Amino acid sequence: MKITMILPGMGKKKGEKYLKTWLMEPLTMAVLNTLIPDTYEREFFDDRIERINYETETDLVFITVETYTAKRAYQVAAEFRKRGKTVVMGGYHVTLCPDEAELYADAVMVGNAEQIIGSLLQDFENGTLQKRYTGKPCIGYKLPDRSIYADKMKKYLPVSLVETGRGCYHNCEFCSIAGYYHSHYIHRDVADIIDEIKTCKHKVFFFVDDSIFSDKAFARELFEALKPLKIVWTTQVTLDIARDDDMLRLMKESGCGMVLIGFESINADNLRQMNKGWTQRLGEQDELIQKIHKVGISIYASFVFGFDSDNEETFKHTLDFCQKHQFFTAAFNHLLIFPSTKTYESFKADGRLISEQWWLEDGYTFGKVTFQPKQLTPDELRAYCKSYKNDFYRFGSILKRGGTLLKRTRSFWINLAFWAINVMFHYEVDRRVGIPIGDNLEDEKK
Ligand code: B12
Ligand code: SF4
Repeated sequence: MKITMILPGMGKKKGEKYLKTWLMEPLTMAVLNTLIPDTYEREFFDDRIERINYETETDLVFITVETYTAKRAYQVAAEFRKRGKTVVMGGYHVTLCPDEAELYADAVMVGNAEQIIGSLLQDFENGTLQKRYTGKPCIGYKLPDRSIYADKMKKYLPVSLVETGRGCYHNCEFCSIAGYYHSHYIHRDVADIIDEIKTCKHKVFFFVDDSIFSDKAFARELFEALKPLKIVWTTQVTLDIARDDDMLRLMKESGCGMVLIGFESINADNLRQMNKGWTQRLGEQDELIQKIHKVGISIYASFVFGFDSDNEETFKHTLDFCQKHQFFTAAFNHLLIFPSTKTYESFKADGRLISEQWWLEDGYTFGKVTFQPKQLTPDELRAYCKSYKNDFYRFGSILKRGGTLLKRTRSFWINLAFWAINVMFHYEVDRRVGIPIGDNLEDEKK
């Protein structure tokens, strides 16, 4: 028996390559690969960097689906099903929209695969494959099997992706993690994580967790165990972590070079609207940022625009805020209304969704605003995101921030990463906008 695994790409502009900053190793595939019993043969196509061989001899096709790749995933599934192959889909979008995904697959998996992949494969072998399998939030593997993409490693960014836990206790209304894990959090054993890190090719790590500090005792144990490994790592955190001086010190000592902080907005009303007000206590934001910088950890600040209190002034103030703190990098994205989130339901109820299934819409491109903001037009929102991002990534701004960074840390890796990432973003800001979601298969055949 053979399984063909597919990571669908989002599409690319004609004649251009897939965005470099999105080319990370596909950890999902390595995790699925380790969960599949040894008796199965397997192969993998990474749609971002190679053509899929639809004529391949295979028994089962596994496709992982995110909202941005759903349209492409459904196109790929149709090609395989036309050739009589059985297609199974799983991942974020399938978990958030199982009824929709079922229309395009022979079976779908909702939630985590660990506890149910065995029964799915058994049913397939017995000829009794069900339409839907539902897994509970869990995490249950020792070592992801990266051999599935060992031949493509050179094409990916030189960063190792490792998962230490899944989910998050918070419930921010716009967030797909909240929609998927419903305030659950689970983590792996520290010993397994350390063993995995020792097998990884690169010494710079991205812990893909959404909330590594959901269990502080676990985080402490992990960071203590990381110290002797002398790696450099980054992850996503919320600003409130800086209230814990001890934790900050431990993070730094264990190799943390940068954290991605979802500030989302500098406006308190917006934060309340998205149920993330808990991140901001009046007056302490600047102090917490300074504490993080002072221990030598850099910040990738992420902002989302389009909430009800946003207007052009918010963009100006956010850019000033970014320049004041000289962030390592910053993201200026418009609000993405992901399905099965509370934000989706409330915008839909208010009649503010321009398209209810934007991810399947013909002609939908990256950067297109799919809802009606309160104080801006959709076009203004899109244009401001692009122009303020451009301002932040101007060479003058990069140079100034690079100088500040050198005063904050002498780490070779962090300074190197700063230049590599900022220069990449400088050139990619304009390239991102207008990327089509889903490829034209006719084009692909030429
Ligand atoms: C690493 C990462 C990236 C990397 C690389 C992405 C990649 N595809 O490899 C980068 C930084 C480039 C990136 C970019 C983007 N990302 Co991203 N990313 C992640 C992150 C942090 C980790 C993914 C991962 O490896 N998880 C670990 C694996 C093991 O978990 P898993 O995929 O859920 O798989 C389990 C199950 O879902 C299931 N399963 C999954 N697939 C399948 C398939 C089958 C057949 C079966 C049976 C089971 C199954 O089994 C697995 C084991 O239980 C996730 C958040 C997260 N914690 O998962 C966001 C996440 C996937 N990204 C997200 C988004 C929005 C984006 C961007 C659009 C952001 C932007 N505005 O630019 C881009 C899109 C780029 C693209 N798709 O090409 C969203 C997707 C939401 C959604 N509704 O789809 C997430 C969930 C983040 C979030 N907080 O909302 N991302
Ligand atoms: S935005 Fe961050 S803190 Fe909020 S639910 Fe999502 S992962 Fe958790």
